[in-house]
Amino acid sequence: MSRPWESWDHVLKLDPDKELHGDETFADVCATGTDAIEIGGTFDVTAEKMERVMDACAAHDVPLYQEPSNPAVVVEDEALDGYLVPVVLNAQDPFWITGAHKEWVRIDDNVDWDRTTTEAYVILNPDADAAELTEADCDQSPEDVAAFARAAEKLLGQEIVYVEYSGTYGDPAVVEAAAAGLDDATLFYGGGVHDYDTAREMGQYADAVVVGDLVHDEGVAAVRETVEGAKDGSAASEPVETVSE
Ligand code: 1GP
Repeated sequence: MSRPWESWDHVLKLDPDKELHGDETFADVCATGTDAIEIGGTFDVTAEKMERVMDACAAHDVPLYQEPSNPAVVVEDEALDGYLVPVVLNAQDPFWITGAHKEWVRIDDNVDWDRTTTEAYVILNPDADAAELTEADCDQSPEDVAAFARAAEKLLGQEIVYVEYSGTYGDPAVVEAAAAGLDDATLFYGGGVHDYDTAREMGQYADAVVVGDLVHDEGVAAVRETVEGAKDGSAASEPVETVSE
């Protein structure tokens, strides 16, 4: 499988269970300049809701990936560029490390292996739905996260490592440490990115900044700012100013 994510700076994550902002459309969302759209959420996602969003985005020229949160919501759709399947490295419930994956492969004879890869998550916001669901041990130092990242790449052969603070803005020092732990894998950062500065700050360390709630809560103009910030952060040759929250 090729690794298109190696060239991404920004990913927009759409939650099929949430509405778009105001009267914005999926055409508006697809025109934000994001490098890829991931469709997925933690709770209350159904295959029908996934399909609704996929169909709406399919007409537009943005790479489209499904991020299934459990085997029941995997949707086969030619419009998809692929499947990015979470593996939660710091889950304390092993279902989210290998159990869900085994179930999926057991019940689905037609897994599209050529278009499927995993994202090695380290979940760090204990209040996030995903932390609750997976019983993630979020008490991790920057050194721990760097070690998770390195183990993911070197031992487990992961192509994508995902530092996840969903719902809150994370610690840039942790993202910096994760980046330093990797040689080849692509580093995603997600959580609380809400404007140019936060996107640029995380974008200097993460290969790709993932933006989620913002598109539902504030809309496409705010997302566009984060696209610019992520691209400028990724291009920055000097450390960028720290964002004070
Ligand atoms: C969620 O990492 C993404 O999986 C983005 O987080 O919703 O906080 O932007 P936010």
